[in-house]
Amino acid sequence: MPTNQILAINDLSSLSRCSLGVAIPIITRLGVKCAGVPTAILSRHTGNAKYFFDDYTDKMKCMLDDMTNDVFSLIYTGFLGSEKQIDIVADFIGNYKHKTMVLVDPVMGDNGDKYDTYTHDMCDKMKRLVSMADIVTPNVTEACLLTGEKYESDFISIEKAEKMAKAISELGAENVIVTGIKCDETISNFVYNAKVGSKNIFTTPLCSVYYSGTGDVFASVISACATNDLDIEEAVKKATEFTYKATVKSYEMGIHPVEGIAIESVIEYLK
Ligand code: PXL
Repeated sequence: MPTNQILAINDLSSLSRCSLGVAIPIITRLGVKCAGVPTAILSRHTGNAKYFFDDYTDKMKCMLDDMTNDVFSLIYTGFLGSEKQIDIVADFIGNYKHKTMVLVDPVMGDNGDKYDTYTHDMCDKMKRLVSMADIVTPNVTEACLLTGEKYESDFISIEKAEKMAKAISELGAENVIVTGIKCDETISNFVYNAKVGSKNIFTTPLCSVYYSGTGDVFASVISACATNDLDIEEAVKKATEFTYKATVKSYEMGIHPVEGIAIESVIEYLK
């Protein structure tokens, strides 16, 4: 049987529980081999007051050049630090000869703010990458940036989530999952499949804390589920439930939100 293998292109934020630091254990736990290509190497993620940051653009290209003949069932992209990095990844996917799925987590911002490293031109490049994806997982901020909708807050109506998901699917992505939609005391993930026109929403109670890297945990579960032939709605259900349980447990353990979800203590919840 061929190996079920995911290529995860994301940063490595050593001390923080995010990006490759959560993708590799989660994907591995779900029975899928995970090859990580770092886009940057940091001591801790950029939400910390100080951190070491080493851009990996040139080395990342050398690594990808060496991987063009390797077989991946899915390519999962996360934090990309520059226009050049987005181009390198888009070119790699565009030239990739084997059949593969592509999941793009368009890591661009949160809570209405673009990340420091994110420029207007990167946003346009990200639209090109999104057009190559089978699955896209924007949060509300990123969905607004991709569609040009005005961001007001994460409290949006299902109608607005659906409108943005459809607009993103028109860029070329078949499955769009708008994450982190808040309503009263709940938080939801909305999933739209453009091929059959299906939609669904998965909701859990809203926790008082939000852990950085939660989007990386969510997208990692979806990536592994997609290669395990799980239907997209089942995958979103599983990722939503896991993210909720993992957040509650991390809170009970007293983990600070900037430190990320305590993956070492919650990974056993994943089967
Ligand atoms: O998704 C969390 C994350 C990942 N990688 C980097 C970050 C952050 C959050 O701030 O800065 C580099």
